[in-house]
Amino acid sequence: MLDSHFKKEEFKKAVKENVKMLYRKTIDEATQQQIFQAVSLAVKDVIIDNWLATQKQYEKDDPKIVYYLSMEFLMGRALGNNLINLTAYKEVKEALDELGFDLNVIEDQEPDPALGNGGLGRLAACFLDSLATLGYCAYGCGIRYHYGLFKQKIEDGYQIEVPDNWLKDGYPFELRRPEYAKEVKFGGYVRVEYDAATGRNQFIQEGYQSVMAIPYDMPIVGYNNKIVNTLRIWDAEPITDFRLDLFDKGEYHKAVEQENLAKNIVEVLYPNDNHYAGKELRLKQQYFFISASIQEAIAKFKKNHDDLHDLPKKVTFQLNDTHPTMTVAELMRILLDEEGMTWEEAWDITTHTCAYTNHTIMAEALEKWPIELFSKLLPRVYQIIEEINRRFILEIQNKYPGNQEKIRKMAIIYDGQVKMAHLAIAGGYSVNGVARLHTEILKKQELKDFYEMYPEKFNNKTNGITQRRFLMHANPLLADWITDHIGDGWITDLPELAKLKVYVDDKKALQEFMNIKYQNKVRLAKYIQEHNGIEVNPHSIFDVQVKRLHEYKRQLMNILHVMYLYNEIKAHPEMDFYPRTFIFGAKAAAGYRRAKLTIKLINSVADVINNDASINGKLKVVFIENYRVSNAELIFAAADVSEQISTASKEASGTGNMKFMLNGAPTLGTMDGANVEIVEEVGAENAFIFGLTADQVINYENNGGYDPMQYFNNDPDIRNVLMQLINGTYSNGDFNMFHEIYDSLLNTNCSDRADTYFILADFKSYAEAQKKVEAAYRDSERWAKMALLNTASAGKFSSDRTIQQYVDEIWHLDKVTIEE
Ligand code: TH1
Repeated sequence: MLDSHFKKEEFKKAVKENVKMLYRKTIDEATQQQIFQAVSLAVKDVIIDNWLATQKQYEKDDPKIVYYLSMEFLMGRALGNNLINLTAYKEVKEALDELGFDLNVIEDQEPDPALGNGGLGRLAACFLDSLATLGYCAYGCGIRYHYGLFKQKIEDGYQIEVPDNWLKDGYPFELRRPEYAKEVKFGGYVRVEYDAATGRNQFIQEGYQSVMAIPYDMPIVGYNNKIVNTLRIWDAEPITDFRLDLFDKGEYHKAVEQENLAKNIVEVLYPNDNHYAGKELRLKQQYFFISASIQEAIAKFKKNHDDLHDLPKKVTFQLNDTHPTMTVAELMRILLDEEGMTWEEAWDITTHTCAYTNHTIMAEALEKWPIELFSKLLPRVYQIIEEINRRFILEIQNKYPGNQEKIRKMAIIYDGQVKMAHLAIAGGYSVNGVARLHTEILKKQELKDFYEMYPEKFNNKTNGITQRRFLMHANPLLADWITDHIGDGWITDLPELAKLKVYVDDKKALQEFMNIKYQNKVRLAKYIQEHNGIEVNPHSIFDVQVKRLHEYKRQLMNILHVMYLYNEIKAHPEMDFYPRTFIFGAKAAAGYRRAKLTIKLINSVADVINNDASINGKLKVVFIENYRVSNAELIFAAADVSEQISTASKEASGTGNMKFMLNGAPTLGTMDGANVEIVEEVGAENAFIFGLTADQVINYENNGGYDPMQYFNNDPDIRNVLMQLINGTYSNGDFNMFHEIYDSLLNTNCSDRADTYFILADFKSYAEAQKKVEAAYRDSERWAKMALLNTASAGKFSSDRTIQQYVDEIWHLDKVTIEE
């Protein structure tokens, strides 16, 4: 409880003092941004005491540590979340009211730290919240990008990317820790020197460039337990004394290069989700933060332990996808070159310390680095990977004598490339997928050979989300209503939501539940009016698809279906049609042309439909600009229908699906990713499932695809919609604008298969499912029950459950409590 730390009057005084100290202003002269800074500093002050206490407790208990290594942490705003976890939200709201400020407005002053793209980065953020709340010693390790994911502007229907300068006003929740700086070396060459004393070769990197990695710590506040863990993100700075040295030698050029290296490395997050671009700078980023993090972890371990052989008992490095896989080689390098271990000792430690999570089977996301690039940038690390590969191939040959095929498929280095997933699997003790279906596909298809060789390494950890942010903070009306009915146990034990099931036949409760949904829809309608200038009817069905824009997620199928509905309404004006608002939110990677064109199509369709007075506002289409964590919270709370319509087998898990469910929106989706488990929890009668199954899709793919032309030829509804892509209906008569999308569905003009993501194959069953949605919504009592049952059945999808499974089955951490 914060009560002991938090006194309202003291807090008000602190805010006033901070405004004075920071800005030489009185509180009524300060801007909202300045108030935000002053409030945050006062909150940080409370947090720091707990942070210190947590550190002390960890030193005393010496628990096992998990380092969650990730290129992305999509944290979202910290102020509101910290107040919630300090159980001080309501008190601070009151204190600010008394000072004449609105906490919501102050919260809106905080930049959204967007050091991540989408689900993978947001999962990392949810995991940190759960780790602190459950009392486990965990560090997040990542990069302090100076620019996070771009801000999206829509101009003339097109996405424009604007730099996200999130640090420009200073970020109050970070702490610079220069005393923990680490040097990271790039390039040069390796000199081998025989050491007569040990009888072993020494490997010395020379002629390299280096940068200093400077850590910045952010507090991760556990819920109501005084635990504060750390997210440590590394910034890069040039090594100044060394630079002077170079100037002396007249190596001006090299000195400037080194300065630029530091500046470039942490400049910006790569904006690709589920896609690998193979850029050298990205490889530099990976080694930069991994080398710094592993050096620091080893230094910390050595402070209180004298035998590095015990490392696996005290440390796990969890690799968030293959992006941090460098860990395997860097740990080997430190153990071999700096600690003087033998290969066998070092390998035994490494393979009992590293663990890998796979988040996708999309081929274009698999990281493969050309050995040219790799060996030049990281000569010593590359040598080590070569040796790992040599020994791994021997192991394969031992197990499958004479089987060249196995080596071709499984080698870490092959065809001039370093395959990071293979390194992660060979170099660790655990490989996990992120939903049951996904893990099964890994075992049976993508990683079949590895599963055969190491079945004991494979396991599933179905993703989860934190209810503290996505219910308590995002939907305070519903959170309070739930607590009034079943108590507040759900905040740290989400399965308690099942107690709500007794209200499924209680008319009053159902009405209250739907009334809260309505109020949240009004709140979102206001946001849409302010940000889009579009008026939406809060009595219409809010049908929502928010997530990154990617072809496999099939936003295109959604908008094609909207075009089809519009045709229907125009053709049958008398038709009874329940008013519907289709809401989209999505960023497309800056270089992903077809995804950006899909955004333009959605906006163009919106323009035509929203301005057609003849349909009486029955249909509205809204594209919410700059979808991100902060407006996601408003959107989930207001959704009636959750669109989870990826091509089966392609979405490893999804986590947005869980956030909708928690907020009482039934899923309209395919049997993909975690949708399968959502349906299992809530019952098929409380979801709308359609489309090909993963097995069917994989079957088609293994047998040369399918023919979308048959749908075009035989189905006039589909044909009409597709023709409208090339007859100017949504492009002011421009036949060309959307031709690429048309081609992608029908032609093999393009290099890939026609309709790679089975949109036409699934279209009719999608339209059927949408009809069922409408019918169900018309029966308002039935709908209310469905909505309530979705919330009541969401217990499994807490990241608290996910983390407890990681702890029990992979990490084996010790639980810590803070002693008074
Ligand atoms: C996502 C998956 O697409 C999604 O299904 C899953 O729920 C989420 O990870 C969390 O597990 C991924 N995001 C990325 C981003 C990059 C590369 C691969 C993936 S997979 C950059």
